Amino acid sequence: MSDESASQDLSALAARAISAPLVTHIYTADPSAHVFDGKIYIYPSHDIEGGVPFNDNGDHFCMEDYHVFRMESPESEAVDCGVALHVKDVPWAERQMWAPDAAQKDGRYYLYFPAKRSNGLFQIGVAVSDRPEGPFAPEPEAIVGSYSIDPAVFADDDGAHYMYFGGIWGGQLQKYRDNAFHESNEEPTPEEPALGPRVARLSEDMKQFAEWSHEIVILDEAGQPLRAGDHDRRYFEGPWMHKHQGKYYLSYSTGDTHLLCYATSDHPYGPFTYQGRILTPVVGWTTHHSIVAVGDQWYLFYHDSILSGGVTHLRSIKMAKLEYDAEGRILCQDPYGA
Ligand code: FUB
Repeated sequence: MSDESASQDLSALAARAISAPLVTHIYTADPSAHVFDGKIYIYPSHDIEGGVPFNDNGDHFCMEDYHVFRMESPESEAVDCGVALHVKDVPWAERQMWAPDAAQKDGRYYLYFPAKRSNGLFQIGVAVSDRPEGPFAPEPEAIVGSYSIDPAVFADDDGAHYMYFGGIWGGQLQKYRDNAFHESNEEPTPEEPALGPRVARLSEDMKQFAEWSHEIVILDEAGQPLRAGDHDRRYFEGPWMHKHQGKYYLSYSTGDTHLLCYATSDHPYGPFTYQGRILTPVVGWTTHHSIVAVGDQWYLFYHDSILSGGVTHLRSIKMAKLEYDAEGRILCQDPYGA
């Protein structure tokens, strides 16, 4: 396809898009949204052009800091609250500040973020602030027992907080079994059960795991674990947990098939049963989201690469209403309204 017809295609998709970028002065991705103190706070990645060539490890995602965005309401503008944390201020981290999340407890705010150490391995750290927008002061070391990427912290009704995390390929989850790293570990074969995300309850002070992380199993309609070869349904990265009408909804990206899917359970540790798709592919390789209720209305926060003309590592965060049917099934959306 010529450059001209590619840009015409993108213009047509942009015209049909179900929502516009929330932020246009910088590139942002992986939006983790929360309602804190009656306002919407969004904790995204801050995409930059670092000049690193594209590869399957995602080295071109070479982000250095985080900005937090505040919205007074779903209709208002997303205000940039400035730099909330920079990698140069995190003693254990060297590079690649990927998708973060945040939590609130007892008037303090916790920013959870993955980054690579100088040995090239991802871990997850935490930084603390008295304000939801930061700036956040990082703990001197990463969370003990953490690894891989994409932390998502869920506050259950009983006050317990759980961190869901992990991503395969560039996210390195395939290198771990039973919380131990082995360089020779790889993804399971296509007929073996797929790797699931990890979950660990957080300690009372929100700064450590209160237990070793457990693997989450996602079952198919016959009660069998999804297979590693089932690329349209198996877990890849970007976990998110929310609770709707008493059920736990685990949603995630299928990575190389570019779908957002979900599975449900009666327990935060699962097992979860696969239910279906939430969002069909966006422009750009990655798809990553969060789901949050603002009053009675649920919203999906996601990203695409339309604003950058399709550059996969220069993304823009967006939001759209999310609807359920009478049985609690999430209605799947096409980001370009087809
Ligand atoms: O933003 C870097 C990585 O891309 C995230 O950690 C993944 O979920 C994917 O969106």
